[in-house]
Amino acid sequence: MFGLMDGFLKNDPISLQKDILYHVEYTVARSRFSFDDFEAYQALAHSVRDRLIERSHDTQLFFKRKDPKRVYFLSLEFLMGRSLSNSVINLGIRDQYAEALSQLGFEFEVLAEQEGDAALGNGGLARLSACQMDSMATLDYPAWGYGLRYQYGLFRQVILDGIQHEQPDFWLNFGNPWETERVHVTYPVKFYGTVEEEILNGEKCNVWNPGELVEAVAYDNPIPGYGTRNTITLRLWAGKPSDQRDMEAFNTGDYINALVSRQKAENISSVLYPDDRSYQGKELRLKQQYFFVSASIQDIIRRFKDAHSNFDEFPDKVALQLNDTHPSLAIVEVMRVLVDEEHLDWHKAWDIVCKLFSFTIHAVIAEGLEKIPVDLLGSLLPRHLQIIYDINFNFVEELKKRIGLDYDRLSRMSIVEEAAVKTIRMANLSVVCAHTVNGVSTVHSELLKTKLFKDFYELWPEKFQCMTNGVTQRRWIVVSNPSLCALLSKWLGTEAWIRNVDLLTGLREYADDADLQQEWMMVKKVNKMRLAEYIEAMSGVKVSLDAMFDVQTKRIHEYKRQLLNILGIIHRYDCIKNMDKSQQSKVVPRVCIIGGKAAPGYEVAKKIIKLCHAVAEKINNDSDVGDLLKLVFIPDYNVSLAEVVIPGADLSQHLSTAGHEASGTGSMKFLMNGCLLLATEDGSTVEIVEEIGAENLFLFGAKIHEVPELREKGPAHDVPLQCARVLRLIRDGHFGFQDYFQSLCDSVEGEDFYLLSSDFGSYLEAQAAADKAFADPKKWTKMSILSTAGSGRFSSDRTIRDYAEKSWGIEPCRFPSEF
Ligand code: 26Q
Repeated sequence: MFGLMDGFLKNDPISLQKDILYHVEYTVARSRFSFDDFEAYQALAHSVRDRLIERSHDTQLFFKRKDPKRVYFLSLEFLMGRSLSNSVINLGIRDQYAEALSQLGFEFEVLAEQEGDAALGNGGLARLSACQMDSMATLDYPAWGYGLRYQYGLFRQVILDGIQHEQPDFWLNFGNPWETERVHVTYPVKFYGTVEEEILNGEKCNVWNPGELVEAVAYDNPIPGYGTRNTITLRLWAGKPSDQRDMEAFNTGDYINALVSRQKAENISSVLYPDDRSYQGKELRLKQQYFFVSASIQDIIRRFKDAHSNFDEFPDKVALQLNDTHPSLAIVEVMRVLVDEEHLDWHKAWDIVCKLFSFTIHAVIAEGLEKIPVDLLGSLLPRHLQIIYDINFNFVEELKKRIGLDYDRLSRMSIVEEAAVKTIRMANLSVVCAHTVNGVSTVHSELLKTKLFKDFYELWPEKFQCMTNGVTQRRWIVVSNPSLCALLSKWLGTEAWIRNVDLLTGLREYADDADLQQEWMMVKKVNKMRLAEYIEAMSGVKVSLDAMFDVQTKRIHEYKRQLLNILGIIHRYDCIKNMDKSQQSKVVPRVCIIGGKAAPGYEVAKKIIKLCHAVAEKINNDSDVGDLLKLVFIPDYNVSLAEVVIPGADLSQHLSTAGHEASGTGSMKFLMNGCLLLATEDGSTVEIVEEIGAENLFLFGAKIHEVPELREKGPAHDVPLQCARVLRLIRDGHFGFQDYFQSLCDSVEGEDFYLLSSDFGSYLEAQAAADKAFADPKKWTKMSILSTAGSGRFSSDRTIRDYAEKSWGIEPCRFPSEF
């Protein structure tokens, strides 16, 4: 029986149809007799949103009643992509919607294509946050995500003559049906000003008189779990002018300037910084970080105080997760609130703060760690700088007792770096305060202990943990690869793998089964067709479905070695050109696909993109080569494109110089989709090998421990002939733009920091092994099945359970259907 407690909304196709038409008429304000695809999408999204809102109300009320310990996931970046398909699948009503729409004359898939991506993040770290939110909701954890509502997300990449140009991402221009603005959930955030010592009730205390006030307003985004009514919230903050301050300005009569300065507040959350270390030390970035931290901490403390009066209980009710150092000012902010505003004794406050934070780092090398110039911090956040000095003073005093007067080590471990420009080391601050420090793969966690945080590891070995990354199978199989999803459920005899991905190992026993192999190949073909259609529509290049689709999609970076891929492609091209017809008939045809964005100021990465286009131009127009080799660059690679590219890939490349990729998560998505990996033994690949066996992927290149020695050999080491020949072709202008590409060639033949030249031979061998395996469809298909079957460990469900148990100390809190 339908009771009000089950919610107001019904999910049968007729009810859904009514709801959609209601939203066409009253929300989109178009006639229900005449609306286009985009308007239909908007109405559809609003009807889904209604259902999400109902569930998130129920979830929040339930959490409030149970008052469990909650985790707050603090991240400056969330790469959510599209929400429609993911939401209706997690709500379990995709088919009902499809039916409702088809009766109205619309196709669900077509409307889903109308949605733009929410791209509030750069790459790996940001998409990881999104996958983890999905898992937290699905596993019923009492969790909140906190972030910034950037008005412009990651730049759009436009390629003109092979050169990357950046365009703004106007993602909010057509409205965002998924968010709810909470006009009453606002907090003032203070900046600049001075700190005064005052006597309050006979006690000395520090009072911060700010020079600028900005209001933070909450925008809530529902995150539905799969197979549960639980729907958690991603709360994003936007800057809004503060009325308090403005009243003063208006009263002094400067009406125009007062209005203009109001606009400044909105700038705080206006733009996402691209992942580019040269942006370090920029005031606006620091302002964003504090704005986000201050609003989130006020919100979290307000929620705690609604139900509790004693801060001793704070760590029993609150876990704070720092996604890299970007939100690490939260440590200082909680200290400030407890000491200055709640008037707790410093040591008591520090005791509490040290029980709250769990810190995950996504960087591998020391140069990647965030440092904030003291001058900048002192001017923007004067009280925070004092608190950091005090934290550091106590820490260093304690340290001296533990390790004596080893000044080198003391200065390495200090939170304050006394260099030409005095800076605050945010990673050191985080390690000192957090109760757990997590790496994102086994190798990364080892590197943290032996290199990056060696001194800290020796002091506090118990803090260091490994939380190998994972990705959500809901997005990366169910949403993006419906054919594979159906096949898996059929062969496993259940859909339970969608919540329990370990069940995928059940495929292993059928890996040789001729029927499964047949169906498996059909699924891959369907996905390759979808990708081929996209490639043709985007670039005009027609590709053969019989070719191996070989993909490398990720941010463009020297350490990720897209250049090695391109050199390999030139080598292949050169070989084909030098073959006679009978030799050519034995070549395994390839479609090489490269995609990814370069940070706007990263010249070398931009050159690599240009080289890719120049080589593609030559190869794709060479009739000697035909279908044997094609090269396409996919512009503006993003989450929704990944959903098309990944299922269609036969082979994917993960070429980072060993020791440089903290984890890598793209490989996990490819693995789940039955794509074979060609990879170095770096980051999470090492664990993937443990799960699927070295015989089921193509490994190559120097190992982590071999890298230092190879580097030491340095520029003098021999460039292999094949590599030298490829570089000569580029230098001689075979692909045009001769002068422009010289520096790329120099980098390989000179210092070769990323070891392209020394790994080249072994890279070609791995490529040859991939060709050989592809020529044997049975073997290839078996390897492909075993890849998917072994991908369970790389689900973010496993990662999140690890965090919940080993870092956050939280338990599931599931809304009961009878509630
Ligand atoms: C720093 C300062 C100023 C402006 C921006 C930044 C910034 C922004 C984003 C620095 C770094 C990032 C993103 C880093 C990132 O995505 N790291 C990747 O994290 C993945 C998830 O753990 C890993 O799989 C990858 O190996 C790692 O590179």
